[in-house]
Amino acid sequence: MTTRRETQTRLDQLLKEIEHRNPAQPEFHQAAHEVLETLAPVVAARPEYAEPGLIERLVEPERQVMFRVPWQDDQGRVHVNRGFRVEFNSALGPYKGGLRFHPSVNLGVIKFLGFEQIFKNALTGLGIGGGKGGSDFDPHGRSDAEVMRFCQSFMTELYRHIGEHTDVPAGDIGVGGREIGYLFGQYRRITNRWEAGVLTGKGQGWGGSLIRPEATGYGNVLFAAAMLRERGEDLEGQTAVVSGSGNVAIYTIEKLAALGANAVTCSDSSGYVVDEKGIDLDLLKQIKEVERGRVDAYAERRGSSARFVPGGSVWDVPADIALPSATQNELDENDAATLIHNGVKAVSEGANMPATPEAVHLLQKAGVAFGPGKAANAGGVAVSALEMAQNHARTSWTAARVEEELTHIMNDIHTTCHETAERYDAPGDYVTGANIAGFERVADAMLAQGVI
Ligand code: NDP
Ligand code: 2IT
Repeated sequence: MTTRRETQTRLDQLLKEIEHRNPAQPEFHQAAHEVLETLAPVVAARPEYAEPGLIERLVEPERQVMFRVPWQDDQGRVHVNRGFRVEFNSALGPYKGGLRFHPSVNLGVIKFLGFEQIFKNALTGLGIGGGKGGSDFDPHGRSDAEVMRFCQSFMTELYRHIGEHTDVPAGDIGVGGREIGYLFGQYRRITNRWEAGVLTGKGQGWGGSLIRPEATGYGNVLFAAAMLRERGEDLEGQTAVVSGSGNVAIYTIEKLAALGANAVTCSDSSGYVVDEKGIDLDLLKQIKEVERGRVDAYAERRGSSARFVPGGSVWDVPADIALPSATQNELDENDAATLIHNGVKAVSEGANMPATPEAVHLLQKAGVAFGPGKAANAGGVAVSALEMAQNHARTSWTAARVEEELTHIMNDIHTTCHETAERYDAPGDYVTGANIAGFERVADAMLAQGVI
């Protein structure tokens, strides 16, 4: 029987090898550290998990695709972007995960997202493997026609790697309903197949699921509510700080309001808005979803209750709960210290890896309930899996039914993480609970399916 300490030494050695074999991929290193630093208790307790090669296989993607994406802007100038799809692990089902279009995208970013997705998808219990993709294309300021041409060029290569039983992409930063429409159209044209289950996040009239746009934000609020309930509290009357103003942020703010809490902020890469009366969601949706504008326009149009703070940190705004919903590493140690100083009770990650490792450590040490993204934001991919189920059955469910399923799934994930943490002597540590519970499901399937 190996001890936890011996196991951790072996995992630390593996982490060094990961850094060496994957140079210049700091986000992937960070995600691998965050998981492997919590697995020693389960690997030490269950000898089958110490089998040579199991964790080594888990940290190596099954397949990584990189390709050229040439496209022409409205002036006829040619641009060349880079496309990615990392098919990380398919032990539990077809690769599943979003596409991100953002100038910061590179292979390391896509690998971190794909790695996280393996465990997140396992936690949903819905039979989906882990993958992620995207491009360094920047959709900001591009016309619809330019975005369409880009999506068509991107799909002209991607189509050969995906399929309803193979790999099922969806949205992420910079990829919403508009982009999924263009991508689906090109896939259908090239393949001459009406294969609804090849992409999720589709429009309502052509195979999309009700509540998919809302699912990540709604799910994160449900997860935060479950963490508070565990401590004998609820969301009613709580003030919340939310970062971002995209898909996840908007539906986080909406669900908070529905459960009696009040979100007083939103942000984008230009700065943040604080609104004493609470964010007016109709105005925010109009500016972000219809006009594709910036958050300073919100403050201009809202009147005296709101102000725009250029740059700065949204985490300076005092609140009971914090829901980071923009991007990775947006909440650092200083931000965590400010949140703690202001009496925050819970932090729940709508974005993927928004809190730095130092921030997570500080929050947990201070006794703040911390929901890691791979558990807290799993509602989006869970409803994607429900969209696949509806597509397969050629049916569509009511919004009420999808939302009921989402609520069950989020409560289930919360219970699983909570109980797993207790089982491995880390009560209240949702990071350890999520990592170990996700790992057990994937590792069991990998062991059963042999060395592949
Ligand atoms: P959107 O593109 O709809 O919105 C992203 C928001 O975050 C925008 O307000 C954007 O501002 C801001 N943002 C993005 N990058 C940066 C940056 N580098 N610095 C500051 N602000 C930034 O994306 P989503 O809402 O879909 O995604 C947000 C997060 O949630 C991501 O981490 C994503 O991986 C995660 N997520 C998304 C899911 C989904 O279903 N969509 C599911 C689970 C997790 P700006 O416009 O100025 O760039
Ligand atoms: O990070 C994520 O879970 C997503 N972007 C959603 C993935 C999906 O397949 O719905």
